[in-house]
Amino acid sequence: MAALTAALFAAPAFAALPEDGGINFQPAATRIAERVHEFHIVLLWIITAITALVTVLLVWVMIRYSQRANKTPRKFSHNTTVEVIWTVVPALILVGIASLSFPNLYYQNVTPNLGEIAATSKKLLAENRTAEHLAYTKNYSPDAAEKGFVNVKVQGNQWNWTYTYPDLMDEGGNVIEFVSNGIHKGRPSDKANYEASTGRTDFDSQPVNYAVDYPMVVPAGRYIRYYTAAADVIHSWTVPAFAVKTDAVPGRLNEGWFLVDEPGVYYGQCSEICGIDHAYMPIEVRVVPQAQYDRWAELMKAGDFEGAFASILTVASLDAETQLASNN
Ligand SMILES: [Cu+2]
Repeated sequence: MAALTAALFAAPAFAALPEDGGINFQPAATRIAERVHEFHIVLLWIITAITALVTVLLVWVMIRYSQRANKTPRKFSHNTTVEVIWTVVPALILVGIASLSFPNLYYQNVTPNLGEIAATSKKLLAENRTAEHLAYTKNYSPDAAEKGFVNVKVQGNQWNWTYTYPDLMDEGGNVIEFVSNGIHKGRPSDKANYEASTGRTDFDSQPVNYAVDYPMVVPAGRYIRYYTAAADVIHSWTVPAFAVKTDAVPGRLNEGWFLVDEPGVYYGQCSEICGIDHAYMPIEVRVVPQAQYDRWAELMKAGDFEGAFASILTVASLDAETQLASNN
């Protein structure tokens, strides 16, 4: 246990947060985010080329066809060739953009079929199609697919989130469920309230308007399937590092998925204006190694709420998990 504790506490947790003055995306933590970033770079080149071309054309027209250089202007209002070009070329550019965009949208929006992933991977390996298998595993994780989904229901409330784990049931048959409150509410009493309700003394080191009292906890390297719902008004569950943003709408369930390999703390905020405390319902996701997640789940099932969250306040590295496995 001492070795485990030492291993757990030695590892610095990766934290995904916006930085002051930053203009780029937060580092991608999921394949979804990687693909969005790659697409973003392509768009950036296209828009740069278009802007440059339009600027050059503008300057050229201003100089070459100014009144001074062109005393007697020709009088015409149509040029079929030019009109065909400036209709067809932008249309082709848009088709090109769509052909890159739609596969990403589909990848992000359709929860993967894990049985199919495992089967496809086995098939490619059995047929010795190694290169194809490598390309396939860039987008799909057969190892994680074998283990099935971790399911979490995310409910938006005015103004906090409720996380429900339908797979985790205590002895009484109740599913694990808890409310996650932002620790900053823009009030002078925030620190005292936090310390009184959680018994923790780390308020000053927590990122302002991002930290919560009880974060969502999920295992690293697993397919997470989440459902969003809302109790009152529309909220939106958003984690930029995952490139995930799903509206939480009263009366319906929306579905999304993500898979994070790197353990760490990932922050987001409600992204649908939902009332006076909209700015104070942040999202904190602690992605921890499987062993640490299992321990958290056991403590939650046993009803040791504070003990469970104390066990994930420091996120273990994957090395620590390996060490844990070898100790067992
Ligand atoms: Cu909200």
